[in-house]
Amino acid sequence: YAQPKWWKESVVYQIYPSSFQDSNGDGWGDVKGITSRVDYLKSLGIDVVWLSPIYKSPQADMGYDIADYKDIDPMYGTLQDVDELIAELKKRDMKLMMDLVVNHTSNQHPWFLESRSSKDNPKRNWYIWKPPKSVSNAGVPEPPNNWAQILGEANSAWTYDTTTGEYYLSLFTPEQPDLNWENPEVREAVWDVMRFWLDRGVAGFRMDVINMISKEQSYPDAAVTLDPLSHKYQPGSQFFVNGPRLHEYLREMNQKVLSHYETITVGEMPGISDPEEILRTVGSHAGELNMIFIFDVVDIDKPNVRMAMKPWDVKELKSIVSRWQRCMIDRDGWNSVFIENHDNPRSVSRYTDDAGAVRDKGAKLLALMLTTLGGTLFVYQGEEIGMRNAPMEWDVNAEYKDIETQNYWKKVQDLHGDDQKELDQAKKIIQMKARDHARTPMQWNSQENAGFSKPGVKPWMRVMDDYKEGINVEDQMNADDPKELSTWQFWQRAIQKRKKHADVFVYGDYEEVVHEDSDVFAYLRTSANGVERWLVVMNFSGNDVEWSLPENLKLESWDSSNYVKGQPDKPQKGKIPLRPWEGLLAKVK
Ligand code: TEU
Repeated sequence: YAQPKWWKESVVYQIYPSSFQDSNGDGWGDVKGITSRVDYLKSLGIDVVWLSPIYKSPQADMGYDIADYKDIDPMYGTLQDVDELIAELKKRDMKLMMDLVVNHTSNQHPWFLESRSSKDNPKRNWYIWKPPKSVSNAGVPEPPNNWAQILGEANSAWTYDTTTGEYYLSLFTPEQPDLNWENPEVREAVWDVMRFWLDRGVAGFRMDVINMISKEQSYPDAAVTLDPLSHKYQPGSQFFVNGPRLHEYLREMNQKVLSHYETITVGEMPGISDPEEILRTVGSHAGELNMIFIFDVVDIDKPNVRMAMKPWDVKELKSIVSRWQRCMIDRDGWNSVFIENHDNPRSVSRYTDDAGAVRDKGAKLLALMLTTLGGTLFVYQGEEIGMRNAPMEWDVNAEYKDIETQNYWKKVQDLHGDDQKELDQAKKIIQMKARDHARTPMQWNSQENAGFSKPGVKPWMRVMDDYKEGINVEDQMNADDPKELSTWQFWQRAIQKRKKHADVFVYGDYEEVVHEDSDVFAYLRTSANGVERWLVVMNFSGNDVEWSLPENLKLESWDSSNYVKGQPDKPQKGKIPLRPWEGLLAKVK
């Protein structure tokens, strides 16, 4: 069993700073706003706060394009504001985690401005420059290879720069040129940035697409896997996801920086699901990072392109969860447990039913699952009150702000502008999949602007209307329904229970029960000494179902559920009736 560590038991809360709390009435969230909510986070049971990027940035990709790693964007505040936030967290025995975005910088970063200025600039080799592959008869330079841009799949991953007549690699958008990690000076510059923040009192980092920092140096063309008629450029991920020198770089980072501090580290690693490869990073003796984000759950409905849908079922969800739970126990690695972040739609809309009377049942069901799985738990802002995806009526042009959504919408209009069916289909995909759904302002109370901004201010992004219907913090914290807990109260209690029984829920053994059932997900969690044993039973369907409790399981008691406040009234053996999206927790003898 895994050795106990503070960062394993911590509950991490992700804040999307622009949408959390506006303290100065400009319609954007800010650091002072976050500081004003520290007590709130404490009361929910949060130990570590992770901020999506607040550094100086032109905001082409909402701060994931950084122009100065050692300063804060004025729209979020100042370095002093961050110091104050760290101090206020510390007073409450909490910690701050920053987003480290070092696969790429902004195209406005002084390093890049220098790099692009001439071929013999000392920083030229800090980025990835290549001559055109060829120049057409019409004089059009062709990119060095056929890789597609990640946040705009219709475009090349390379951007032409007329100053020197060369292309630079920009995997995400042209505003985000990739750093050249082959260059030791670049790595030293990154270590320096990390030390700057760790010395300021930051406890660690979430590392943005850290598995893309090493590229296959021959930059080969990607195989044609998408229809070439509609896709001039192809996904090149096999040549930069967990590339040849990744582990060398991460070990260097660990030796030169992380090992000198007491840190919490989580690597964002999309596109990788091979356990052997993942354990090279998160194995207890790997000497790289504490944990990574594995995307199998949040990508369950993703086919080979991003803005698209793929059908999935509950059995698949069960398999994915069980596979990673078991893998980390058997192989002494460490999981992160999450189902939402700023790049994904809202979980209650996605995995349960966000309509009408059952929506809070679904939100609580997911809370039950997340708080009883092994690993470090991550909660995304608004998840604790069951915030939902924006409705179909929202206008894509005016109300969706994300560069990925806008690139996709533009592509669809270019290709099918006169075909209403295609446009409707695209709108449906946007309503299901856009990153914007996670980015609407936090809903604090039932006043105008939901308490995110003062009444009268126009927030940078539209506030969801459902804050008036109980999806807000104040109503849910103060709810006193004699029969059931609000979503927020359920989360709070579930986090308390997780911490009280950390040897079971954080560190314990995991065993799936009745895998064949296509609606009900059930598992046992057992403490290392075998003394404590809990059963989780969850109906992942909108129907009334019956679930047969295996005969070898003797229950001590049904402990709690997402339907009633006290102990659920359920049979102790035989067939257990479950209502739509009902979740149960039981103590096992
Ligand atoms: O995201 C990387 C990324 O591509 C994710 O969208 C990932 O593929 C997806 O979540 C898997 O489901 C990171 C940031 O989180 C994102 O906001 C940035 O736009 C991107 O890097 C570039 O910095």
